[in-house]
Amino acid sequence: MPSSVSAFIGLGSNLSDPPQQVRRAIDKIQHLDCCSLEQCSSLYETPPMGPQDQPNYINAVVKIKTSLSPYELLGTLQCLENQQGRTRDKGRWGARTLDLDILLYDTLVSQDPTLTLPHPGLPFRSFVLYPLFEIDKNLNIPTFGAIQTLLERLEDEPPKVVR
Ligand code: A4P
Ligand code: MG
Repeated sequence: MPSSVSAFIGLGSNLSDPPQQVRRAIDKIQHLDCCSLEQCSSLYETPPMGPQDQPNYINAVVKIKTSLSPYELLGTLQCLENQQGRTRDKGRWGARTLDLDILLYDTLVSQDPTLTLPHPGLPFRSFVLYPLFEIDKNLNIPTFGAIQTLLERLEDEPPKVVR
């Protein structure tokens, strides 16, 4: 792959067999042109952030190498969400079959609402930080700092790993 960069993608699902949705999405990411899968976290079961009248989530993080631009990667991931039956009719932070967020794209920092990098929720979410830490314990997150320090600030219990 010509001139590829590292990116981290957060996966989340809480509808229609969430572990299967997440595993299927990882498999699809692995087979994308212009992307290669470098590392994959465990699957974690996490209580919903936002409206509480929805099922628990399954969350995971993958690290990829990609030659896609950030916006090409976003479009590609949105296609995968749609292929897995993602609808956007359940309001903010509503239940979904699949959510794919770009957590980090190389060291890029962007405040564009269409693609904010690093992902703005990253420093506050245990369902993102724990799987990210599992993949890279020394990760330094542009503008937010060391992942170790972000984890120490969390007040939540560590999420449960799904076996
Ligand atoms: N967008 C901007 N930056 C990014 C980025 N870095 N990666 C834009 C991906 N998309 C980004 O996303 C809305 C818009 O964000 C997109 O059009 C894109 O251009 P969406 O996927 O359509 O909607 P959303 O995911 O509902 O919105 P939002 O506010 O991004 O929600 P989050 O932050 O994804 O949170 N609880 C648990 N336990 N686990 C979860 O995974 N997820 C959510 C959704 C709520 N509660 C959760 C979980
Ligand atoms: Mg999203």
